[in-house]
Formats: sequence, C-alpha cells, structure tokens
Amino acid sequence: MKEYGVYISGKWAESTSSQIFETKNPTTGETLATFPKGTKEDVAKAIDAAEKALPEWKRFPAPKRGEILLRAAQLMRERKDELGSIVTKEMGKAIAEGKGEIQEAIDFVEYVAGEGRRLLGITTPSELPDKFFMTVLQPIGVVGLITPWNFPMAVPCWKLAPALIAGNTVIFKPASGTPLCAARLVEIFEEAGLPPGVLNFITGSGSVVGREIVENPKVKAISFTGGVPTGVDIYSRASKLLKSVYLELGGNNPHIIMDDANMELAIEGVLFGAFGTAGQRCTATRRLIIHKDVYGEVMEKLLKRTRALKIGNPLDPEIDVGPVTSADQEKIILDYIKIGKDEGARLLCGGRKLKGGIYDKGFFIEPTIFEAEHGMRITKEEIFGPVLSVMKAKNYEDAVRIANDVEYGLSSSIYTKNVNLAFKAIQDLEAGITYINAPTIGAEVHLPFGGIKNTGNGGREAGTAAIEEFTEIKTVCIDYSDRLQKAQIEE
Ligand code: UN1
Repeated sequence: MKEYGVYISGKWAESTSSQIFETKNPTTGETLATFPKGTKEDVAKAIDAAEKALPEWKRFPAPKRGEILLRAAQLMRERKDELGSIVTKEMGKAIAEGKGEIQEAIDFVEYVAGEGRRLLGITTPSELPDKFFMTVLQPIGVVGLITPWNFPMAVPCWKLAPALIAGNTVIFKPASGTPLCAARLVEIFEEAGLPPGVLNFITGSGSVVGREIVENPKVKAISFTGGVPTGVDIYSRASKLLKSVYLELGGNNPHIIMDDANMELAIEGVLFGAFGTAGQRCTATRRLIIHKDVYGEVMEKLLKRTRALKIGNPLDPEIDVGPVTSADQEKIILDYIKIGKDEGARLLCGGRKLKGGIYDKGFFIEPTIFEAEHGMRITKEEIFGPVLSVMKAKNYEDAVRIANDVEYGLSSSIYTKNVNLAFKAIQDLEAGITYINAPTIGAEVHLPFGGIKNTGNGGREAGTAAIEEFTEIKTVCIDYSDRLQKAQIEE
C-alpha cells in the first residue's frame, strides 16, 4: 500500500504534518493508500513554488503547453482500464462509469489542448484613424482548484487543463474521499512533462488546506465544485480579497414526462439519471414529474425496472448500482429517507441499507423511490444518493412550476414528442442545462457546464467557457498615427 506525500516543485515530499489519513474502498473497506493531512505551511510552500514557476510557464508558448496536455491525454488513454478501475475502487461507481469518467477526462484534456493554438481574442476597428484594437487572453496567476469525490478524475481535469493551457500555475486540493485518483492524475501530468512548480498538490482538510488556499492573497482565483455551505464559505472569504471564484454547487434536477412521451425511453432515462453513479452526480435526476394521464403506467413500469436493478460490487460489469461513497454519505442519505417517511411521503421501493454477504463491508443503499408532495424537504433539498421523489403534474404549466420551484438550477429534462412544448421548455426551465428526450446526466465536454440559482455564481465550466474561467482579458490599443488622438473629445 502506497504512502503518499505532498507534491511541491515537481517532487513528492513529506508533509510538515505527521498526521495521515487513509483512503478506502467503499465496497470492501480495504485501505487503498495513505495521504498526509496537509498544513498551512505545506500550502504556503506550494504557493511559493507556484509563484516561482509562473513567469517561465507564462512565457512557455501555449501550443507547447497544449502538447503536454496531449501527452497527458495519451497516457490516460493507454491506462484507461486501470484508471477506470481505480475510480471504481476508490469512489464506488460502476466500472462502465469509472471508465466513462476516464474517457470524459481524456476528451476534455484533448479538447483543451487545441486551445493552445487558439486562445482567441478579437480585433475591432477604432473610432479614430490609424489606431488598432485587439484583445489578448492572459493567465490569472496562481490558481487554487478544490475538487469533489464524485468525479475524482474528470472534474479535476475540467479545472486543471484550462488552468494550465492558459498559463496559470496551480495548487490542487482534492476531496479527502478520493485522493488516490487525484494523485494518479498528478503523476500523469508530471510524466507528460509539466515543469516543476506548475502543478502542486496538497491533501488534507478543507478547514486547513482549503482555507489557506482560499485566504492566501497570492492565490488569485479559486475554482470549487462541491456543496452549497462550503461554496458560500469560500465565496465570502475569497470575496474579501476580490478573488475571482468559480463555484459549481449541485442541483435538484427535474425529469418531466409528458403524456405524449416515448414511455420506454423516458423510463430508461430516469433509471440512468436517478440511479447511475448511485445518484451521486450533481446532475442526477432527483425529481420525476409525470403528467397525470400517464402517471399510473409510468409508475408501474418504473417500479418494476427499479426493483430489477442489480446492486453489488461495482467492479463486476453486471452490476447496475454500486455503493455510496462513504459511511458519512450513507448516513446523510439514510437520514433523508427517514425524513421523507416522517413527512408523509409514500415509500414505493427501496429505502433500506442492504445487509448480509458482501453488503456488510460496504455502504449499499437500495435504489429508493418516494411518491412525494411538492414542497416536502425531500423534494426541495439535494439528496446526494439513489433516492428519487416522484410527483404528479396536471399539465405542462404545472410540471414546469414544480420543476422550477427549488433553489437549484443545474440540469433539467423533458420527454415529449411535441416540438412546441420542447421549445417552450428550453425557454421555461430554470437550469443551466436542459435535455429534450434525454436524461439529466451525461453532459459532453465541449459544451458549457454549470447552472443558475444556488448551483453557482454565474460561471460555466468546460466547453468554450472553460478558458474564460482561467484568463483575464487584456484590451490592447496601438495608435500608429504619430500624434495624440483623443477619443470622445471634439477638436
Ligand atoms: C458532476 O456530477 O459534478 O453530466 C459532474 C454529467 C457528467 C458530469 C457530472 N458529465 O453527468
């Protein structure tokens, strides 16, 4: 079993702390590796290293930075099966999804590598003669990346690749549930040829390591994916230093089935959206809103299909649903199931922690469906697990009203064959992402990803938006008239 240290200035080193923590397999309880509980001093050293590396990395041509990213993507491609199984072992998602996550990381790193030959600005005319305008994109400086456990390789790549291509240097703090995936990623970028100090990696708690990254004035921007309370805390601390902050804080994503929908397709979409990754995606389907005329038919089929899902060791390709990721998450989800029962929601299927045999070693919760009333806590809050609340809608307007009446706005979905309703839904659903006849999960990397309301603070990751998160725009004026020209002033 490997004992990791911190990674600063291109070297793995001991932390200044003697305390360590273990990362465990949520299926078997086996310890996979140990990591240091990093300190403020570790972070300070990492920031110094990142500052030192910045001038040279900024000057390193962006297409050459892109070549390093391409090598990293190539290494991930060669090791896709191995890396996918590490994701599955450390986080618990089904192996097809573990490999899918690596593919998502590869796709995105390759996509961003191409930005090395773009990083496009604009040129535009001036109101004065012999004067030229353009914009150039510049790095922000040292940036802090704080990443979640549910996509332990893909989401770090969503942040790392654009930060690096734009010429920033990085302090990377992964979630304490999945540091092994993160460390493997760091090793890959090192092997791909990243110069020392460009990427620095510190594990440990949010309250020590995370806070120092957020509060140290030398770190100029923060990118965070995780829960709302932490996001709000980061935003308020970083705002005092006027840092640029990107936040992606989850969702309570609705899936609407209209009376004219392709039922089989809509139900398959719900199963994948609600119970894929054991419901541990920000984009997971949390609420199913069904038109009253097809409610009975949909529910009968959905319950049958849900009860047939295979729950077990996620390394087994036959398994549909793996464990949830930790004892803490298991407790939160089981508490919510109790809240649902107490507030009078009808438990239609699942609802229990599985026991006996292999289940005793892991954190297995049955895929759970509640028939709920809109307004109950289980319909309003984000339950980060395999729990779905179902509600009936009178018509399209009622479905949209229910869909929108939550504090989040990440993903949304509607199944209908009516093109008018589909386009109305694009207008009406309050979310950063709307799917028509496709589930709420499964965003592709070349499109912007993010949401409105409590999902974030207005930014988008991935796609064309990825670069914006990690660059400053400089407006450049070149006056070649050889005289003082005064904009806006009449001569
Ligand atoms: C997340 O859950 O934080 O759209 C990201 C999806 C994935 C990304 C999820 N491509 O479901």
